[in-house]
Amino acid sequence: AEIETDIEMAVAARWFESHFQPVINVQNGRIEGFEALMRLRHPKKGLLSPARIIEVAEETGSINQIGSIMLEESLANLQQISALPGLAHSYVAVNFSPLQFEPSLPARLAALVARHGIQPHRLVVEITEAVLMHDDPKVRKILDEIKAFGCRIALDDFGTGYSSLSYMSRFPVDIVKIDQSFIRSIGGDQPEVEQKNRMLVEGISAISHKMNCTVIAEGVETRQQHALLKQIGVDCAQGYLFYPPRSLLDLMADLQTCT
Ligand code: G
Ligand code: G
Ligand code: MN
Ligand code: NA
Repeated sequence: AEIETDIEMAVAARWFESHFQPVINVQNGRIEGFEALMRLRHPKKGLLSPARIIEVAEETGSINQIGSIMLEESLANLQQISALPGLAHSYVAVNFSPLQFEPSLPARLAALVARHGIQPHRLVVEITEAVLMHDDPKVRKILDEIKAFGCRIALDDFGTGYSSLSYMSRFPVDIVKIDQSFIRSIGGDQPEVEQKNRMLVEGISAISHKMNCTVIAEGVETRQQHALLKQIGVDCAQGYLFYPPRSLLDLMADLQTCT
């Protein structure tokens, strides 16, 4: 199919870019890190978003090559971002597909951060329940090894799909990312839904803190949502209210003028 051809060409020609969305400390407003989000810069079709590309790449297996390119780009770009004032210790969080969880992954990540001269805790491995749901001892061993050399693990889209509280006890999770669907209803036109989701955010946040995890709220679009998250005690947030995902150059220009 057409998209498969596009992906093949994109892998060969390295049309993939890492875009970055800042993660903000809710209490003091500072940037703590960045989520890396893949984009395919097609010479004829322009900038393509990842959802469908990743789905197809998982079917064909090219997700492994795309994942390697994204890691390389994200770490190289983090070095540049680090040169900006106040961002010397910022982290990059990279999304991983289940297929990338091969036994060789921890050693490859260790070599990669070493080669880029980046301290391991500045690389966050972002996974969804799709990685964990098989309770595969193999996945657990890989995550334990990644953790052992110092990278951090974030559980993405938490609270949706098949995400389970037991993942917090069975896997070495450092960061819980509350799915944007819970945040979106705050200030929406359904007060009952809002009320319930607000309590879920409070509950998820309390449980996560008890498990010694940092909490990030996703998809924050309004000041009202920000104020509520601050009140609840959520640690960090990302969303269009602060910054949309941006290319390295746009982000650097943005951060240079506002710091
Ligand atoms: O940026 P956007 O909202 O379009 O991203 C859509 C989805 O694609 C998100 O669920 C995100 O987690 C996923 N995604 C973005 N970049 C990557 C990547 O590099 N690898 C994987 N596996 N998923 C990604
Ligand atoms: O699944 P994951 O959380 O990795 O994907 C994050 C997705 O959410 C990306 O596609 C990103 O572009 C998108 N996103 C980031 N901030 C906002 C926001 O404030 N509102 C909405 N609707 N989407 C957002
Ligand atoms: Mn993510
Ligand atoms: Na998410």
